[in-house]
Amino acid sequence: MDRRGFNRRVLLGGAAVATSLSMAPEAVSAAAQPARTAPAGGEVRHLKLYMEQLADGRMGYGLEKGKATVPGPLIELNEGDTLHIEVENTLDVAASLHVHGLDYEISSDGTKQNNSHVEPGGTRTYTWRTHAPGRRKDGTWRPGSAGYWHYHDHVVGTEHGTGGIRKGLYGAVIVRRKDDVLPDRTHTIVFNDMTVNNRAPHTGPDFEATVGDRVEFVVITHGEFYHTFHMHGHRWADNRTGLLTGPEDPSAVIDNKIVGPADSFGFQVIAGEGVGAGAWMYHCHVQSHADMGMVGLFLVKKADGTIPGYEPHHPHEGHEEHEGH
Ligand SMILES: [Cu+2]
Repeated sequence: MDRRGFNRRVLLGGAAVATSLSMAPEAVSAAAQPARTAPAGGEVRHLKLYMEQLADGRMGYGLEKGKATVPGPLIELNEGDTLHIEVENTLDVAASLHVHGLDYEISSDGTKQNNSHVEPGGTRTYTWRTHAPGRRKDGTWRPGSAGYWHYHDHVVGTEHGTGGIRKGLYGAVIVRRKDDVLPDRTHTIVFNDMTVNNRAPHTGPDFEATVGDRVEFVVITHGEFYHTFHMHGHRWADNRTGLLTGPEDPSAVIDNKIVGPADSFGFQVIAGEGVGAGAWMYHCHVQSHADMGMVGLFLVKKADGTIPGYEPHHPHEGHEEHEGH
């Protein structure tokens, strides 16, 4: 081709890229507006949770009788809040609620050792407290409660809740600091043994968003193995919120993180920012684990609801095409 034709092709290519990527109008919805932020805490709140057997043999926590899920409900607090959780055990075995990261007295430990479990048919109220950071009287700095945490059973199967966790008795807790950026929605991803959220291999879970949405993920690991959490096309800061606080924030920006049992972290992304709509995979990046099905999709739609290149009825073919990234 002549030089003129070559230049035209380059220009057209550039224009096409700009249209389908970050300059598309739908690509800036959440990021174009001032972010909503968390208020100061200090509230006293109440919640009822049920521990239940699911029809397929899993166990879960739920907000309503008969509606338990795996993972259990996302629990969100602001630093300074207190939460009283009345837990009803509809299982035929003793079970409990044990939380990471928050303040609780030993009577809310959720262990048999401390007699803070719930017998079958019984109820018990667990109290979680949170606090803002501040200086101790000795001059040292006391960290606040803010973070991506989680709760789980500590009783079923063994005194460590190995059986309960294995069957799905776990969920995410987020404690936010005043002025933390709030997402449009939050999803919980739990690498539990060789499953994602106790699902069958290669069946997700998949999460939908529209380009420009501010989406938060809480990633938790349980079970016997170490994993690496990877998401295609999106990155986050390796710090408390997953967001950089400014140009001087020294936090590493990553798209892959090593996780082990009982680890938890979280982050927010602007869906499709700079890359556009698509069926973006997330998966464990231990190759054999990915091959065995520790894979799901972050389905980022265009404003018109379509996802380029995505065939929803053939998810496994889509996985094969993207294998190895
Ligand atoms: Cu893995």
